[in-house]
Amino acid sequence: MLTNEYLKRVYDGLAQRNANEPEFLQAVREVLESIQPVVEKHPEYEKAGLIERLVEPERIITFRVPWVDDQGKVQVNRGYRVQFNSAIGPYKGGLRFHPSVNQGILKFLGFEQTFKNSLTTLPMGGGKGGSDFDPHGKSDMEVMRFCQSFMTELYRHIGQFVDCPAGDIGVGGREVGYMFGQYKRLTNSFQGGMLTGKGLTFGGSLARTEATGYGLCYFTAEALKCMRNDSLEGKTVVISGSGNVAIYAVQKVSQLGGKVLACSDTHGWVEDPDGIDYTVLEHVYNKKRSGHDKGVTLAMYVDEKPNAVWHEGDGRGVWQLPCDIALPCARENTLLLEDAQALVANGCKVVGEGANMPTTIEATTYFQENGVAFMPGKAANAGGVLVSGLEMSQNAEHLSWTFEEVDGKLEQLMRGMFHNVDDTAKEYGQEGNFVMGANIAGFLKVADAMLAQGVC
Ligand code: NDP
Ligand code: 2IT
Repeated sequence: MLTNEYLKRVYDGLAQRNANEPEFLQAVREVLESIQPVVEKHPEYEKAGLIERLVEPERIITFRVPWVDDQGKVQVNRGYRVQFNSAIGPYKGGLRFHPSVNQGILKFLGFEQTFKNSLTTLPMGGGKGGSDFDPHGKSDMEVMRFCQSFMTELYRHIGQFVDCPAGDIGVGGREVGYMFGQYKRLTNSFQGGMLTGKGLTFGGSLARTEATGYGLCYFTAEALKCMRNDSLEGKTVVISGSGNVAIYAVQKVSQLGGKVLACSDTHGWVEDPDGIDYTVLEHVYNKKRSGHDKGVTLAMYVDEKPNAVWHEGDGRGVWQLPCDIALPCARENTLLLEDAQALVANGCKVVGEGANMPTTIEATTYFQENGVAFMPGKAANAGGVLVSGLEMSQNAEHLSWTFEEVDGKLEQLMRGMFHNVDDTAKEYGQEGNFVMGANIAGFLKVADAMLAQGVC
């Protein structure tokens, strides 16, 4: 509930002007509700118009992306970059290629990214971009032509000290490689830090591919340890999605002694009594993206694992399984109230968001009111951008660290991040409310920097 007059006024104005951006309003509302006690303690925020500025992106760039498909037909997509907040560092955040991409979705993601990046402790501002281009079923050459065209406009708005994109849904190492090549060609400069998630031969960091899924597990493991003197050992886990975040969450859960019972894609879900095998997920992921096998779905998992069962239909079926821990790793608003009710009824005690805002507000509230430890994405999935920040550090010093070095820093920083979130929640009398802890801790650093830099 928004009770603070100043925050209510800002939110109502925003809701009026952005009525067609429900995901953005959802993300803003959650943050404003969380930071009420901080804003009440700091009247100087209102004087400085700080919240009005915080909810308005510094810049939004929209552009045409024309490209030619394999049949010689001209296709046109829409490209975007939302440069949300640069108070604590250059804009940083992924690019999403998915038919659902629009300005509202990218504003929600850029807004969330601002607080997530603040929580990592690294100097990165918030941004997000992408296109309504759908890479599913496209050939490598089509993807390359699209990425080159996309970068032919984007390059003038980004750079290692300006804005540093990376991957997100539909954008992995292949797309980052094509975009990096085009940027280099257009600017005649090799700027490692301008784009992260690069290939290992041209400045990419070891463990970036694994970082979001691994980080999610380190964060969850630290929560279990700190709250219940427990671990992932022997825990049953269900996961949604089967892309970059999900695959390496599956791997790390099993390395830490847990068992993943099921995961999903947009066509259905798969259940494996032997525990989901991440190497099979990698095969399916690569096959889906090869462009040669149009129509590949997660159903292919059972070809390699005959004990597994494929359920065609809504991937939300995974939430019906009894489990100790749920890790939603697909996309926004894909875990609904009835899913939360089923999870709680079946004994789930911990939820860690691998995706950005995968849990609806109603489902989040239900978890919190029913004793589930709920870890919000802006903290729990920060491992990806955190290692992106470490990739920029390596690029700046012209060095490459070992896998163990990067993974070790990731683990240490994710565990530290849990304590920052947990301590902040306690400081504000909200022990166990990790949503408030993450929002307040992320906000404080950005707010301090914005105040110090004057009205800009
Ligand atoms: P990918 O494109 O690699 O994978 C997305 C996966 O989710 C695919 O398996 C896709 O299935 C599945 N999916 C999408 N919608 C649904 C749905 N409604 N039900 C079931 N499955 C679904 O993306 P990422 O793994 O990179 O990103 C996943 C989430 O994590 C996003 O919210 C992203 O913003 C967030 N994130 C990503 C980070 C990163 O470093 N990549 C970092 C932090 C957060 P299909 O193949 O059928 O489309
Ligand atoms: O949502 C996210 O944090 C990402 N997609 C990763 C962004 C990045 O810059 O690595």
